[in-house]
Amino acid sequence: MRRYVPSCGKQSRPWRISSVLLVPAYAGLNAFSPKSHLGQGRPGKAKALFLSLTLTVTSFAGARAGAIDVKFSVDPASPAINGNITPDDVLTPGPLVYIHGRSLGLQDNFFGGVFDNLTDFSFGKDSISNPLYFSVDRVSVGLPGTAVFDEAAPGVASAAGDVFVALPPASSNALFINGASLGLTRGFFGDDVDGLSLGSEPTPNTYFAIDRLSASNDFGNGSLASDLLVSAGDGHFAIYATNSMMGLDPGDGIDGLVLHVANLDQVGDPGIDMALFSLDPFSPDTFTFTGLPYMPCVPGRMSPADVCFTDFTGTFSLWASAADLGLRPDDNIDALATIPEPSTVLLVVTGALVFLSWRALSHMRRFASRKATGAAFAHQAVMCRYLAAFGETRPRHLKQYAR
Ligand SMILES: [Ca+2]
Ligand SMILES: [Ca+2]
Ligand SMILES: [Ca+2]
Repeated sequence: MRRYVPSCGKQSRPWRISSVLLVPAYAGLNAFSPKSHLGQGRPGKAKALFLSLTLTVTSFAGARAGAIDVKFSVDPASPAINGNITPDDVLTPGPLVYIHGRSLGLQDNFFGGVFDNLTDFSFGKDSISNPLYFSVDRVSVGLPGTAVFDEAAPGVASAAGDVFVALPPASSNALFINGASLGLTRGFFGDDVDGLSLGSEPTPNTYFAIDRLSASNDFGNGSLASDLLVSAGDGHFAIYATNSMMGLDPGDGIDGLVLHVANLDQVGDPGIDMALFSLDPFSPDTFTFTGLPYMPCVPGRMSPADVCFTDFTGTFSLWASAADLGLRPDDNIDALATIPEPSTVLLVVTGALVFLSWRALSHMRRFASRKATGAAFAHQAVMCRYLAAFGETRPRHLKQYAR
């Protein structure tokens, strides 16, 4: 199987260690954040700085730990579509066809106008946890200071083909995979990644959603876009979970999916299976459709960039708001993924890091109380402690803070 290594530039060995450790370290920092300037309300600069480092390092984790299988799909307006590659296919970098949509029971007469668009997919083994990996649509902007904002800027206009990573609720995101690394075209007329899965493969089921204008959804007149579908790759699909099991409106369109299927079968088990999902901007459950005031993951008021949780018991709830991911409410996440379940080793490391994070935080608080220069310096001290501990003292984007 072809494996993909995200291109993150030359990195020295210490990144390998720190990359595995700092994500749980951030989680630990959150968990133990006391009533200090770090823990209050909106993420402070110190926390944002920590997040920035953590996200960058997360990217290095993928690079140095070697191997993340990236599977994706593109939208019907993408130049990668050539008749062999169609919007219903699951692709690997190249791009190459990994699963033909036909084998999932989907239609692919693209140039004849009778085709389906796979909007997102999963192999049912995703971890329901952060960080979240995602792509955005062609008109998303991102919050200033985030990677999405930079990649969506006029003249770059390439965010739609990229994959980003975020650790909610820190209100930021980092570039995880540049679309060019997948063999995709950048720029205003470039490709749009609209489906994503990381580190997983069919066994044999593929779980997926199709967009509202798909031929199999009666070109917009059906309700299949709000259901989750499943296929064993035998040329047929079935409904894995209905819209009502997720608390969705039949007119909604699911465009982002992370899925954990306990027994990897073809029937959604309420209260056992779990999913994270996003909706498209034309869904009756979104404020972009209803015009109602925005409220994260509230039916009729949610954002197409919100990530909501369901366990298929007929409702959904907030997992991460648009702002939690460094996005605007009128942005749209169009592909969503997590890394499969962490190993036991990583869990042990996580426990250790929660302790380390707590210690680091204590040091930082003492430092901050002594220094009139305040929080920024205090956080720098913690950064340096972490970096020194893991053998790297000056990552590129922190140079401005280094003495
Ligand atoms: Ca697609
Ligand atoms: Ca995209
Ligand atoms: Ca969406």
